[in-house]
Amino acid sequence: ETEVITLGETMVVLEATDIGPMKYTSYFQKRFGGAESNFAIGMTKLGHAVAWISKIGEDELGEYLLHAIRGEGVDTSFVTTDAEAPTGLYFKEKRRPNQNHVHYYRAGSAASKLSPDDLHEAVFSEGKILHITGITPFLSETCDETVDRAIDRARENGLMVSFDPNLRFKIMQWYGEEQAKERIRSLAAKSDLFLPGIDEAEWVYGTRDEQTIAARAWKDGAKDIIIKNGASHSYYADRYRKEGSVPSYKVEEVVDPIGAGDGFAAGVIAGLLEGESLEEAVRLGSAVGALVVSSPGDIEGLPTRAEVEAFTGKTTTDVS
Ligand code: KDG
Repeated sequence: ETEVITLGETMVVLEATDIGPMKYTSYFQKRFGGAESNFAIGMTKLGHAVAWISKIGEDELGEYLLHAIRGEGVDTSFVTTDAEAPTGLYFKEKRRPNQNHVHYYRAGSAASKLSPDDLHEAVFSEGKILHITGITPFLSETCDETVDRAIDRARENGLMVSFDPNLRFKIMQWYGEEQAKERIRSLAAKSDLFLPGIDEAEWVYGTRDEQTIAARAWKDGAKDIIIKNGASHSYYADRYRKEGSVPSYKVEEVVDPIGAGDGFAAGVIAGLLEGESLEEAVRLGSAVGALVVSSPGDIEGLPTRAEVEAFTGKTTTDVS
C-alpha cells in the first residue's frame, strides 16, 4: 500500500539555542532533518503511506534517526546501514535573528555510501510516485548513480517521478558548475512533476521569466512544472500548457524557513494523489509550506490534515 517512495540523506541537526557565532554559543538542541525525510513525514501527516530509502551509520545517531522517522509513521524497512561510515550531521547556527547558517559534517557519511545495489527490486513493486531531490546526486558518485537507477526502476514499474532541485551549493563543488547545471536540467527533463524555486530555475535556465522557464523545461522533456516564489506566489504550468498562479498564504512570523519546500512538495503530491487539479494541489502545498516556516525545525511545523484545514479556512488571502 505504499503510495510514495523517496530516497536521500537525513542528518542529525544540532541547532544552537542562542543567537551568535557558533564559537560563542554553548548549547545545542538535537533535531533531525533531510529534505526527503521531511517530505516523507509531511506526507504521512497528511495521511499518505511513504517509504524512505537511505543509509545510516551503525551508531547512536543512526538509531536516533531511524526511531524518529519510523515514529512519524514512515516506512523505513528499506533503510540500510554502513558499518564503517558515520551518520551525517549538521549544525544550525543562528548568527543573527533571522539569519541561520548551516555547517555540514556529512562528507563520507553513511548516506553518501548509498549505491544502486541498495535499491531492491521489491521497493518499486508498490507505489505511485518516486520523489527525488537535487541533493542526492551531489553526495557522491554512487549516490548520483543511485538516483538514475531509482528513476529507471520507477519508470519500469509505472511510477511518476517528482523532482525538487533543492540546490545545496556547498556540496556541489566537486561536480563542476556546468556539469551540475546539466545534471539538474536532465533530472527536470525526466520528471513528471518539477518543483524548482525561482532562484533555482534561474540558475538552471538563465531567466526569471516563468513562462520562458516552463517553455525551456518542456522542450527538454519535463511535464508538470511548479515554480515557487516564496512569500509571493507559486506559478504552475501543466503538461497541457494550462498555467496559472496561486498566491502564497500570509505568515505572521517566519521562525525557520528550512524545510518549507519539502512541506510544499508533500502538500502538492498529497493533493495530486487525492485527484485534485494541479492548481488545488499547489494551494495545499503552499498552505503546508506556510505552516512549516512558522515553526522551528524542519519537521515540527508539518501539519496534519485538520491543521491545514483550520489554517486555510481562517487566513486564506486567495480571491480566485
Ligand atoms: O530542505 C531542508 C533540508 O535542506 C535540510 O533538512 C537538510 O537535507 C538537508 C540538506 O542536505 O541540506
